[in-house]
Amino acid sequence: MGKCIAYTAGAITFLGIGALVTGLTLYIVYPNMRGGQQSTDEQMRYGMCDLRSADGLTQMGKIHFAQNSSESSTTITGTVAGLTAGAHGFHIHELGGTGDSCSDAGSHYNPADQSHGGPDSDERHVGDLGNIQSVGEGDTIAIVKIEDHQVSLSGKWSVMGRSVVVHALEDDLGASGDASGAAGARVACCTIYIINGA
Ligand SMILES: *[C@@H]1O[C@H](CO)[C@@H](O)[C@H](O)[C@H]1NC(C)=O
Ligand SMILES: [Cu+2]
Ligand SMILES: [Zn+2]
Repeated sequence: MGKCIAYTAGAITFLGIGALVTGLTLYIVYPNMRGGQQSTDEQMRYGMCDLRSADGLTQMGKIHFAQNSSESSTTITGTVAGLTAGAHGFHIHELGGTGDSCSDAGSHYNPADQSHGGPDSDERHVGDLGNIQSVGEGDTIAIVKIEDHQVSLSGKWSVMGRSVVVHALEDDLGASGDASGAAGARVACCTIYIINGA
């Protein structure tokens, strides 16, 4: 009888220690599980991109990125000088490279494997930001002011380290079915990098 109780007590202690060790191990190995569902990241983030002509020789403007939290839309502002007057396709491309006349930037950033579209299309690449309008004669200027819900500065689809590309022609926003909006040559590009403030 006494022996039986001792065995039972021993088994319970053994199981208890086992559960404790398992719990502690999980706690240490999977820190993300501590808070249950991962919460919104409230950190503000800022990015910058210094646009240069495709030959790398001419500065054409600065593009600023700001996002209030990981769930928030991203605001993209800036100016682009020296484009021909009219509409120019404006995209985020997959890679950060600017060499080889902006070819090193790769294709439109498209992590969800969608068709090309415009910023308001149901189906679009994350990088599809439509067109910017260059105005003036001689000293042309295009004002960039975009708020976009797909472009993010954090998370697995972050655009940090990718590139902005401005094209010679107007993006058709998917009308022709062309994978890059029939926007023609790349005339300017830059790599998006993290900065501390706006
Ligand atoms: C981000 O926060 C600023 C300051 O609170 C606010 O003015 C702005 O509207 C916010 N932007 C977005 C896209 O929520
Ligand atoms: Cu492009
Ligand atoms: Zn596209």
